[in-house]
Amino acid sequence: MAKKNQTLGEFIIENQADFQYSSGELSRLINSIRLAAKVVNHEVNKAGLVDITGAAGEVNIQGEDQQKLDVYANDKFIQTLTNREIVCGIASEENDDFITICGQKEDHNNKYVVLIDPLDGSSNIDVNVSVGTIFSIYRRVTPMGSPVTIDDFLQEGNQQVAAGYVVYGTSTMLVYTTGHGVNGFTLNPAIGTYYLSHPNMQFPEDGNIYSINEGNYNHFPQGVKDYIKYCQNQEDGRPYTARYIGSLVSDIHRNMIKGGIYIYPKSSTSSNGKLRLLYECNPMAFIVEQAGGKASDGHQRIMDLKPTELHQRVPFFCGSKNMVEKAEEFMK
Ligand code: P6P
Repeated sequence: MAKKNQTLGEFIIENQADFQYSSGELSRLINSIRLAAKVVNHEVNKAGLVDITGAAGEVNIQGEDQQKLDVYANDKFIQTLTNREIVCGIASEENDDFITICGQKEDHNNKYVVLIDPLDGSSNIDVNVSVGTIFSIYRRVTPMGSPVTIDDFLQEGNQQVAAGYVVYGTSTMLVYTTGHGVNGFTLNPAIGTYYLSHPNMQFPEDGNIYSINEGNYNHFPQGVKDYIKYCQNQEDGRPYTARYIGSLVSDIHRNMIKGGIYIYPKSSTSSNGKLRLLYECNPMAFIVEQAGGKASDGHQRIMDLKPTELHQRVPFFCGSKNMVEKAEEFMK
């Protein structure tokens, strides 16, 4: 049972049994993410002081300017995950292809693959708005002893063994699930320890916050336009409040605490929306569902979608169960 103010280390040890079939690797994997997040947090928190903000002059596979902190965070998470003999492959938003990790004995005998968005919302860095890290963990599906293949990464979200996010906000939090509920840990930067501050997080079934970039209104499908008008009209306790930070982790974290819905739909300018299935939507969907919320593409459960490519995008409706179901009614 989660006890408030437990440290993350104590929590992992006490809940080791949750990590099915794992002889401690998954615990060590969560621990390595914890460490990398501390290192990245240190840099994020002083981004304005040290010349590491601003574009790194590179453009990533998404065609987005890479911020220097993007590159730094990506390097740190990959380096930390590579050094621990647990992971056999990593896919990152910042890398065109997946990375094969053969292990110290070069025998490809590590059990897990990790998919990661190392610094989501990074365009917010230069304006001092919160950003996040999102990770998703699977057991490999190809035989141990052989190099990972794309099949190890193109698994349905319902196969995830763990998923989580770090939100670098007014405080830094690590929120994750291993399929036994969702727990949030707040970092005390003075001593570098995470404490269990949000045990057993529950997504309110209802809410009055809707999060969508209404600047794209004219390009939305009619159903989305109609749902936005539903949120704004004066009946049944509406209008809702519009809250949109432009940082997926922050928007969903707030909505999970207060109740609300986050939508990034397809549009006439982006036929599958903007968010990536493998390292944004699936991990957030796992967390949201484990907290009692819902996540779909407007029609189908996100975690049942069969991935076809590493960086594929999907429309994303995510949040309070009753709000997502109402929005889906408008999408019929
Ligand atoms: P837009 C950040 O780039 C991101 O991937 C999410 O974190 C965020 O919710 C969304 O894109 C913002 O996109 O098009 O509204 O600026």
